[in-house]
Amino acid sequence: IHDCLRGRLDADAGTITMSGIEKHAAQILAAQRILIIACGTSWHAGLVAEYIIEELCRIPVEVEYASEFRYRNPIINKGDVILAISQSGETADTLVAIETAKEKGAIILGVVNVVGSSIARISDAGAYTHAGPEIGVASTKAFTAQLVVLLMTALKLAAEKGSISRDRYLLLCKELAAVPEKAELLLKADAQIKALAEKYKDARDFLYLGRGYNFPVALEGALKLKEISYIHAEGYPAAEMKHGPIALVDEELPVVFVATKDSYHEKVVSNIQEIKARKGKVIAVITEGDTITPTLADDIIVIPQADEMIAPILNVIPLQLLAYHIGVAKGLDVDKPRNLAKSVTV
Ligand code: F1P
Repeated sequence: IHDCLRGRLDADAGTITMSGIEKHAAQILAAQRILIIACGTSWHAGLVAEYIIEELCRIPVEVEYASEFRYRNPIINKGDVILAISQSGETADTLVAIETAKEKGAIILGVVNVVGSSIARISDAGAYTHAGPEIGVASTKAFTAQLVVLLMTALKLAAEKGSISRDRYLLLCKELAAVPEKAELLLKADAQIKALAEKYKDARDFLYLGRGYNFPVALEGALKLKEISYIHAEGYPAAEMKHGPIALVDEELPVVFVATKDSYHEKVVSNIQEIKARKGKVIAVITEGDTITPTLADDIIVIPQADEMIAPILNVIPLQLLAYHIGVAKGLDVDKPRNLAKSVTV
């Protein structure tokens, strides 16, 4: 990872390279703000990136739905940096949004999966995610690959700016390199998640909650469930729960907490207690070794220990599996959900 960030790896097809980001690093670091534009799952990856870039690079970041951005009259100044995220590289909303921004003098960075796609071609620089073809319509491995590339981008920029300590930088590189092994371990929980799917497949609604880096993971967990199983699901920041969604909680409602150990953990534990006090069913995604959360939750999914900036990459995997198994248990075609298209080009 460190070699890759230092541009010491060849730009062979299939290798993630940061050379495009490196070339534009000075312009990016001089920008007043970075505006991230994307749709759907890619927008959720953008939200994680917002938190990470602001933390590591101390540059203001905004995240906007391309489908809104393209139809309003947004303020874009010459030199603004727009980061477009897209699996297909063909999503019309994202493409039109960046075309407009480019005309106004913005620098366009692309984080795209499909090599040579329209968004990749219009971008001034960027990095491919090289996740391989997404067979199903719902984006899954593209999301985890986006999180990896966006974290690498933040690390690259933070190292250039000097806004990250060497120890933190090296630790995050080491933790990124350990992701594949931890992901393999998680995939071994497949049978357990299948059993959870059987238990909860008839629920009418689901609520997904998380804080900080795990708030977008909660949104993504809910989106996957909606897309693949047609169960109504809402993702929410756990701290917002008391401002409305808590009214939905009763003994029928499964609430999925993305509750791995991080700076917000204690707060998340009290949110779990609030749900339990209202008889909701809690499924908690927790860090290995956590002894408190299992005493509160109805069901747990255990994630290997990881830094809080790495955890979202791992935490989303069991949520993708849960959506998949619920869809299969309901007899649905999980690769081709109704009404969805692989790339939305209109
Ligand atoms: C964006 C997206 C996907 C979603 C579905 C429709 O696509 O919303 O996240 O799973 O396929 O399109 P993209 O711009 O990331 O290709």
